[in-house]
Amino acid sequence: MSEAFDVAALCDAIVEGGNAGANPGANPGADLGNGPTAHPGARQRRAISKAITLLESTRSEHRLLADTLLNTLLPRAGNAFRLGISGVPGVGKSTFIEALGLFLIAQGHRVAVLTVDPSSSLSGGSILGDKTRMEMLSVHPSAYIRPSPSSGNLGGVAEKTRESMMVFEAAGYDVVIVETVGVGQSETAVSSMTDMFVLMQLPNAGDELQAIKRGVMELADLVVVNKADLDADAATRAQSQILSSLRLFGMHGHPDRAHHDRSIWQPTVLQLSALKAIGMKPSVVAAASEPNVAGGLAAFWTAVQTFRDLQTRNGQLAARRTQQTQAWMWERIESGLKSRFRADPAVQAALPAALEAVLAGRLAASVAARQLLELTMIPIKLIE
Ligand SMILES: Nc1nc2c(ncn2[C@@H]2O[C@H](COP(=O)(O)OP(=O)(O)OP(=O)(O)O)[C@@H](O)[C@H]2O)c(=O)[nH]1
Ligand SMILES: [Mg+2]
Repeated sequence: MSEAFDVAALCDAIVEGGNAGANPGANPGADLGNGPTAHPGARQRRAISKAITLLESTRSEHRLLADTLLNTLLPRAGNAFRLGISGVPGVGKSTFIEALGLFLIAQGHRVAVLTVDPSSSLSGGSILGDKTRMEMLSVHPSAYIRPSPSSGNLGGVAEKTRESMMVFEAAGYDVVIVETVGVGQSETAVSSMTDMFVLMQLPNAGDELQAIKRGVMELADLVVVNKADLDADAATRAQSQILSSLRLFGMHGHPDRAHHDRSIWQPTVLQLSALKAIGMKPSVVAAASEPNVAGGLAAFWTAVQTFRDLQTRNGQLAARRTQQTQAWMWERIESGLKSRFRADPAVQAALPAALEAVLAGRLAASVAARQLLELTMIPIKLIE
């Protein structure tokens, strides 16, 4: 039997919780991990969870309700700072998010953590988003950790993540962190839904740079060398090597990323120990100077704030969001057209013969494509 969704009530519970000051972490002096069990946000949490279940449902009648939900929440969304975090498996992303999340909550923020892990649809289990690795954050009333949607290709997973992000923003979460593993295209997907993209690296760069894919490096607004506690010298070496390669990429790379070169934003590489920073009080972090422990976390958040302020003032942030929104819409249109095309009975009937003719060399691939497209509901006008 299908679950019943009262969209209006859901939206009320989501938005009310966000507006009613139901922010148990709003006290900057609050003790970490010490939230009351029956906190005022419990109703909101249930509504968020239900809203996300609705968004992730594949039933067509749910999609209509989900669209209503999104449209209702839209005017309330968009107010969070969206931080993307990527890095190879085991680099310490979850540990870092735990440390950062607790640090931010202690300063009155509300933190949502989402993960993008397209591999989970293959393996049936998420390699990311393991809540047990964010033990304190996952039970904190000011945090909400949402694992990756477990079905769909990368585009589908990314779409659900973006939609969930809107729910959290409408609910008043002001920092949204999206974690993704650095193996493939998911970095691009996450950088295209966040305001700032952070790449985490290990300190064992050695003499040669570790496998840093240039394309991914160009996406990074900030690089963090984690596990600096293991080998401080190696971390410092990695930091300077990565910084020089960032500068190189910035100067000779992508025109789109050219703002890296200007005074607007400098390539920044930090080192820290996520493990050691967990649970440190903000006052301790702020006073810490050694870069490889808590001082690194303080430097990180300062860099994020500097980036946000600069990019807000110079309009880059707004431009980035505009561009992301447009790209998102087009990506969804293209993906929708493709599935409609494949599902079209006329196409399905004609496809095998067309493919056979192409492979046998009797028909040019472009001609076959055009003929198949002509079979679909949208008439294709030949261009010139
Ligand atoms: N020494 C040290 N160990 C760390 C640090 N950060 C994380 N670790 C350890 O590294 C291991 C992996 O950390 P995770 O936070 O799970 O790494 P991850 O990048 O989220 O991993 P995946 O989600 O599997 O991609 C754990 O055993 C952590 O305790 C650090 O700063 N120093
Ligand atoms: Mg992880």
